[in-house]
Amino acid sequence: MHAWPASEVPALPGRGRDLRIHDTATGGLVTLTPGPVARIYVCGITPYDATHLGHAATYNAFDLVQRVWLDTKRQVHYVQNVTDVDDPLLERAERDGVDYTSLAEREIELFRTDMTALRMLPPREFVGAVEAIPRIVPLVERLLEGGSAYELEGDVYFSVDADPHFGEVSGYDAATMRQLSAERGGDPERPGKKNPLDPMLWMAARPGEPDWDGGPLGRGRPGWHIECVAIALDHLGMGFDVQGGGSDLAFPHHEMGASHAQCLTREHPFARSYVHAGMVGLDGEKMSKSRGNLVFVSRLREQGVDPGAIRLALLAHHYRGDWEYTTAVLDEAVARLARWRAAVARPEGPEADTLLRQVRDALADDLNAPAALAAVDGWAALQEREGGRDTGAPGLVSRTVDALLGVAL
Ligand code: 5CA
Ligand code: ZN
Repeated sequence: MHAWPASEVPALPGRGRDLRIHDTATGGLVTLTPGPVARIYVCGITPYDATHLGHAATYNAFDLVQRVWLDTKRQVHYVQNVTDVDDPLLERAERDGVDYTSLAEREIELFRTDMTALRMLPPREFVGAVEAIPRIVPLVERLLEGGSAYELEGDVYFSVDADPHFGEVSGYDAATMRQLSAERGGDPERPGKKNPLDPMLWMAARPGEPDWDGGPLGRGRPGWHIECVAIALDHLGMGFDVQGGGSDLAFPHHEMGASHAQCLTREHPFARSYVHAGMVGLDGEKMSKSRGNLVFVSRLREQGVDPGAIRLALLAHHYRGDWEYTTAVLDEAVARLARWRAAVARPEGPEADTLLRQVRDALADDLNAPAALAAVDGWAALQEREGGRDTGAPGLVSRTVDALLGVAL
């Protein structure tokens, strides 16, 4: 499917530093060393509701990763999926008495509009699970042939014990894995499985649910993890630089995906690093479609909030920590955007080379966006207090904020 239009990334003088970022698999900071074309896969939405600030915060983190890479003069190959068939989508369509495909189409279009407004760089490939089915089926067949998968009452399961590296992405213990599997789409209680954690690769057709031709697998639909594996392998191949998503995807989704791919290719690793963003909450709970405690990007835009302010609200929090959204967060972002705009609107100002270095250093250091904002705040405060004689400075600050933080001043 088509993605959304790219906003231009202004060129900056010199070049940025290589990104050091927290890798879930090693549990520490690693300096990423991509080739001339950095490869990143970020898990996309399940389109049964509008983009909320939690989604936006996660996509913002991976947008920063790409902006840092672009600033090191690399190209970026970015792939994102859309889980356009899955239980939550079907359940919501059923509840609302609508066709699941039109629900998905509507929400995907809204997501594109939100991403465009927020100036998130678009993926080169934006691929739906349904369109990936012809790629998924042969992978499931290969896993069966290789003995890493088995059939259970017409469904096909992946055997986690087939991958010697299973468990290395999340690093969770068995009890945690079992609990998270039950909470996040797995079925550890189902009798007959080799290991309770084994996830489904292919679900045989169920009455009243959509299904597709799976060739020798029979009619059915794909499991969740194999969807992302098929899309990532198709467009990026093994050993791509970053697999990204919110921290709720570390297990089972990214753990299982890595194991699927490693069993398929007999290569390791699937991704060179696994990067996870913290969860955004509202009223003391994780913001989630199933709980319904949501602040939608589109709703804020309708209320006239500048998308730049929404983005600054996200950037004010370090990507890795969990945080709570409040209206005060947004008010502060609105005020900051106004201060910055006033500061760059003047024909001259204090020199800004230092600011560019500070923003680059902050982002290269595990995407420390709050430190980057503090640096721009510092320049804007100096501009307000004392002004300056540098006629190039306001333009350089604008370009820095646009290129590295994705905010248009
Ligand atoms: N379609 C799958 C991934 S293949 C999925 O998880 N879809 S989602 O719509 O539920 O979430 C999309 C992305 O937003 C995921 O990376 C998820 O981790 C992230 N996300 C969901 N809720 C939050 C939240 N409250 N805070 C931060 N990120 C979130
Ligand atoms: Zn995914």
